Amino acid sequence: MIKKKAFITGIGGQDGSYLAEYLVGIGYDVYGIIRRNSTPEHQQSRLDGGNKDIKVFYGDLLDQSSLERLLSEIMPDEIYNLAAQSHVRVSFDIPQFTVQTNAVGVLNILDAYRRICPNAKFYQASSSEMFGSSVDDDGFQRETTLMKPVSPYGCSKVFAYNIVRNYRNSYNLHASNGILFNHESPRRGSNFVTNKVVKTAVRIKLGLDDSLELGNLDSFRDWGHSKDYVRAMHLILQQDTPDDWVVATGETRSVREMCEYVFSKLGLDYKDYVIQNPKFLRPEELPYLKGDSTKIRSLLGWKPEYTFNTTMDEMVNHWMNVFGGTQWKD
Ligand code: F7E
Repeated sequence: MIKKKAFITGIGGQDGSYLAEYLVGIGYDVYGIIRRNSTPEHQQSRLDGGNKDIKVFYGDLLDQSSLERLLSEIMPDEIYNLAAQSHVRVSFDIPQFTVQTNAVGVLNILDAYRRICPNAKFYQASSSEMFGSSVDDDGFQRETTLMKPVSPYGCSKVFAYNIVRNYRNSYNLHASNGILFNHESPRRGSNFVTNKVVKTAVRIKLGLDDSLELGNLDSFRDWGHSKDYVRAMHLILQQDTPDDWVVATGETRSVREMCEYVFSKLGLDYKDYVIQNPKFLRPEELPYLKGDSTKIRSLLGWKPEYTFNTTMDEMVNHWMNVFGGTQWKD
């Protein structure tokens, strides 16, 4: 049987690496690009380097020639565009790079796809950050919620979302947006709040650190698990018609509540260790996210397997193992 071919940008990231493993597990040949940087040993650390079904190349959304060459050589059946400058606070430090990569970069790959392999299916990693300060009256964000982004990152993702819809309608392409709310795992970069909190709380528990500096404790997020969300990405591309889909748990918690859960899991009180440092505040904050994913649940049958607690517990155990503690038991 001929194997399906998937092309993943951002394959070295949290979602890219889980998606690659998931697709290999269901019989795909997986190809992906990573950007060159000066510490190669970190770039592929999330990927199983020995897996012959995962082939990784250097490439960049801002290097049109690499995109065109690879798409012509591979002729993928499915393209997952997960590459981005994905850190919201950092997008205020490097707004132009963020917009180049997350907006113009998407246009680059979309246009290469249109010209080279228009029969492929295309997934765009859209984000709940696009909603910004906008919430429906019932306290949820959904596919129809107005987008009022509050960061260079959010603005760049709104452009990408719209250009995907525009290309879909103009050129009859199977191009879809997954509007994913926050999703975490032990592979999350430790400068995102969940993994920062879990990693430091474990270090405090083991006597390796004595405090945790955070920014805003009073914003609310809808946190799921990356492994559940990469299944949704694949499901979205198995449909006959392209569309836009919210992927979320439907539960929201504040950063403070997340700290409370993680520290108490370790037998600690977060109030004894957490210090606020204005360095980690954002010039404009997105205060509240809670996603309504009824559409993907009812039409495609997607539902998450992890809960907030099992996601955080897995992360606690991961860092306990890394820093030489024992597995954490209730
Ligand atoms: O912040 C607050 C911060 O950086 C969550 C990305 O995957 O999800 C992610 O974006 C909240 C914010 O994620 C610290 O102010 C407090 O309110 O973990 P985060 P994010 O900004 O929500 C969306 C859906 C994406 O698409 C993005 O790519 O936590 N917070 N203190 C902090 N955040 C960080 N990073 N560090 C702190 O010290």
